[in-house]
Formats: sequence, structure tokens, C-alpha cells
Amino acid sequence: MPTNAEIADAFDQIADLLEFQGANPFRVRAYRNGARAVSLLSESLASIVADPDRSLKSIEGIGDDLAAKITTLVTTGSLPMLVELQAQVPHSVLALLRVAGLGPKKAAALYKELGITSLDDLKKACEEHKVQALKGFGKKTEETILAGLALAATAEARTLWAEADDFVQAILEQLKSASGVERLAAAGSYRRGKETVGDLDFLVTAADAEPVMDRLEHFGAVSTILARGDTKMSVRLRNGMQVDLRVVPAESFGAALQYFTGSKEHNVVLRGRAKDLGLKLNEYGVFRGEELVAGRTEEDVYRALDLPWFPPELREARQEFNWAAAGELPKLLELADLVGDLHMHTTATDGQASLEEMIEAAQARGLKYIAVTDHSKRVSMANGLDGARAREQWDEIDRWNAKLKGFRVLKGIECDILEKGGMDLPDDVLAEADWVVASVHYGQNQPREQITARIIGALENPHVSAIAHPTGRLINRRKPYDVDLEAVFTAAKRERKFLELNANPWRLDLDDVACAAAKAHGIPIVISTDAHSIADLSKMRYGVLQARRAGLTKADVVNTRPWDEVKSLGGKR
Ligand code: DGT
Ligand code: CA
Ligand code: CA
Ligand code: ZN
Repeated sequence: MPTNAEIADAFDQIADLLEFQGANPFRVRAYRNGARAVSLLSESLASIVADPDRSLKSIEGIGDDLAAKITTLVTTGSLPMLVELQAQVPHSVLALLRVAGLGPKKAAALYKELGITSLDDLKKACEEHKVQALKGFGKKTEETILAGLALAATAEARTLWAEADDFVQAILEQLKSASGVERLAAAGSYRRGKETVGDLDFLVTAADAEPVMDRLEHFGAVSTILARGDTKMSVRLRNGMQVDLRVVPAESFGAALQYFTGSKEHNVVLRGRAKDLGLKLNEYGVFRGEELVAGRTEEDVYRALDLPWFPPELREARQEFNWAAAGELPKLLELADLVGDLHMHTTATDGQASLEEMIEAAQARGLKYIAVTDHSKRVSMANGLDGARAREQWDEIDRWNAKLKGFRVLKGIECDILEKGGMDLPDDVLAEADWVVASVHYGQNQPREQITARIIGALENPHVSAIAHPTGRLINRRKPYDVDLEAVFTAAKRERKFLELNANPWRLDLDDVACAAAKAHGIPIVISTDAHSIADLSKMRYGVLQARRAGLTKADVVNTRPWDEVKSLGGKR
């Protein structure tokens, strides 16, 4: 009988192979979603198939087609479709798809034209400049691939927080139901809200550890049991991520939670402080000699060290101890503080939902206003808007606003900053918009002076409100542009413009450190989802987490304010 992990693997492989063959993206996505749904399931699929009263289709993400495939896999042990696809594509070729700048089409061309079947082959071909000679490639593409190869080697090692979160929620759900569980928590970098996490750390107090460990062992996404002892267990998930589980005594739960939440740097400072107070701190508690003085809760532990409880996002030994000493720990931003979303796309360009659908969805989320910011014409791939089409959309928005009560749609645009500098749309068009986000999408490899000058040029344009994703990085996929952020901050402050924290979990741009620096310059931050679908509107929470790590409060963030007040902070003139 195949395990859930094996079934999920089969679906992922099908998705990879279909993608390589250039199949319909919706079909590819159906298999990817299926793989995810299966791997997050706590119940074995084989047992559902065996039960005549149950239907696989009751599982979210599993439709007719996938249900039939699961049944075939469970009952016969193999899947003819997968075998057939595997025969058509050499296995190692699939690694090519994980390189930034290489879509399935280009990967297929490399395989067919140059016989490239591995990342090593690809590196060699780039270095020998064989890739740039191929039709549809060129020098730029070759450089992008080489840079992507370097990242592909280090990526995959750390998992995006958003992806880790899916697993954390499913594991918590799985462990919660074990008999005898008292307290249960996820710690580590996950709890600190770090943009990527290396491994997952769980803590539990339980009368008996065995049932809890059994539950983890049977979690659907587990591929290998690395170790299982009396109080500690480690497993590997099928996506490669390691999960550590520790069983701790109730009187030490707070100390263990504090210790395993970290960061290491934060803990080093704490231990030093304990020592100065004549105390000892470890994962079991705070001790005076042999006597346990605190350990049951984190609050107790910090109090024993004469410190306030720190939100986990701040525990990086950056500013938190200085703030505590001054009695000025910031009250961090919360998701509920945000009342608007100022960057999103519709079907007019590369979004998946219509204007009407986005408006409805934003209202349903309780927002008070949104800016619709479709791409400008330079982004031809996304069918970007020229002045006439932008005005057409804005007329439509006017008609919506005439009908809407207690909700405002702002006439916006995500206007490209051209490679040679300057904006993609003329000033008379931008002047009619309520909100203009300026973005670099092309010429990302330009030298530092040039790219910095382009961004500063946009900040100096009176019609620009904010710079979107100011460094252009994609976590694990693409490096930031070589931009002088200090110079950007100085210009933004001078021009009274906003900078974006793009909440997409791949971007989180500006990042935590840069947001803190922008705040120090007195620049208001706008947190935006850059939604390309209705579901994307829920990504705001990832941006909030990153903002909290930067120490941002409600007052530091533009879109916590009613739209009427936003203007007084700066932005478009
Ligand atoms: P990650 O998993 O690489 O994203 O980062 P963390 O912070 O989750 O680190 P991890 O999983 O190695 O350990 C979890 C926490 O446990 C860490 O933040 C601090 C604590 N810890 C682990 N090992 C040590 C150690 O050797 N010394 C100290 N002081 N703390 C440790
Ligand atoms: Ca960890
Ligand atoms: Ca760990
Ligand atoms: Zn956008």
C-alpha cells in the first residue's frame, strides 16, 4: 500500500513532467494542489479507499480525476500515466525547472537542442556560451541562468515561512489529538516569523510521550524517521524539511519554549544577563543554585531576569534589549490594524479576478479601501495598460464608487520605471490617478548607480505615491537588484514618498532589516498584497509578520489609516 507521502510524490512528479512538456497550467496546478492536499492529510488515503462508505472527493483539493488516480495507485501500486510520462523525459532534466529564469519551454529547448540533462551540464553550457547562441535565449538569459544556478544550489535548504506554516498547522492538528497532550507549541525560527525556516521545532508536555510520537510518525508528509528517543524525536518530511519534537516537563515548558524559540543570539544575551544576576538559565528554567525560580511560562522566565516578555518576532538581539531598558518596547502592528490594500491586479492585466470580484472580496475581508494597480504598458507580457486603457478602467472605478457605501476604490496604476529612467506613462495620465506605485521590472541587472538613479527619479516624480517591492528580490530565487537603499531612503524622505513592504511570501520586500532602517529615516511603510487573485488578498498576514520583525507599530504603517488621512502623510502630490 502506498503511503500518503508516496502518493503526493507521484502527483508532484506528474506536475513536474507535465510542466516540462508545456501542458495546460491549470492541469499542472491541479496535480500540485492534489500533492499538497494529500501530504497535509492526517488519515491514510489507503484506509479511505478501503472504506465503501467514504469518498476521496470529500477531501478538499481532490476531484474526480485525482480520486481515480489515488484509487489506482492504492489498488494496483502504480500509475500508468506517471510511468508513461517518465518514459518521455529523463529524470535529471526536471532539476532544470528549479532554476530561476528557466520556464518549462526554455528547459525543454535546452534538453532538445543541447542535450542538457543536469544542472552540471547547464552550468558548463552557460560557461561555454552555448546557451546564448540558442534561439530565444541571448546573453541576458544566459547570465540570469548562471546566477539562478548559484541560488538553486543553496535554495531548497530553507523553506518559505508560508509553506512551513501549512505544515506547522497540520502537525499541530495531528499532535493535538494524541492522548495525554497538555501543552503544545511550535518554536524556533517559525515562531519568530522569519521569512524562511531551516527546520521546525515542536514542544509538548504530556503524561506519556509515546502516543504523541506515534502521531508524528504517522503524519502524512513524513518520509523518514531520523531518530526517536524518550524525550526527543526527529523526522524528515517529503519536501526535505526536518521536524524536531521535544517532550518537556510542565514546570519547564516556558523555559523550553523560550530556549527553543531562540534566536541563538537573543539567548546568548539572556544567559549573560542571568549570570550577572547570579542566576543560571537553561532549557529547564532559571535557577538560583539548585533551586528552580522560574520555568512554567515564558513570562515567568523573563520576569526572573527582570525583563518584559518579548514578542517572538523581536528576538533577534537587534534593538529589543535597548527598548526594554528604556521601557519602550513597541506595541507591534497587528493584522486587524490594516484597513486598506494599495497594490493589486485584475483581469485587465495579469490578475485572475475581475475588478468587481476584487472589490467584493476586499469588502468581504473588512477593508475600507483598495487601490487597483494594474501593470502599465511596458509589461507587455501581462497586457499592461496604456493611457487610454488606464482611463477606461478609472471611469469604471468612478462608476463603482458612485454606488459603493463605506468603501472606496482608488484609481491606481503600477507604473514601470523604464530601463533608461523615467516613467512608462506620461505625467498627464499619472496625474489623474489617486495612487501610483512605481516598479522596476526590467533592467534588473543594471549597475548600482543606474538602478538607484532610476528609483530616485521615480521618487522625484510628483505623481508617484510609493515604490513597490523596492529591491526586487524573490526569496530563494532571485537576488535583490544592486540598489543603494540608503540613497533611496534619503530621497523618499526628502520627497515625502512611501515605500512598500510587499506581502507576497516570495517577496517580503522591503525585508525586516530594511523596514526598520526606513522607519529610522521617518519613512511611512505601506504593506500591500500585490494580489493577483482573490485568494492573494489573504497574504497580508505575511507582510504583517515581516513588519513586526522590523518593530513597526500601527502608526508606522500607511494603510492602517483611513484613506482621507493617508494624503497628509505624503505620497502623490
Ligand atoms: P532555523 O531552524 O535554522 O531556521 O533556525 P532556528 O532559530 O529555528 O534554530 P534551530 O532549529 O537550530 O534551534 C531552535 C532554537 O533553539 C534556536 O533559535 C535557539 C535554540 N538553540 C538550538 N541549539 C542551540 C545551541 O547550541 N545554543 C543555543 N544557545 N541555543 C540553541
Ligand atoms: Ca528551527
Ligand atoms: Ca531544530
Ligand atoms: Zn504588482
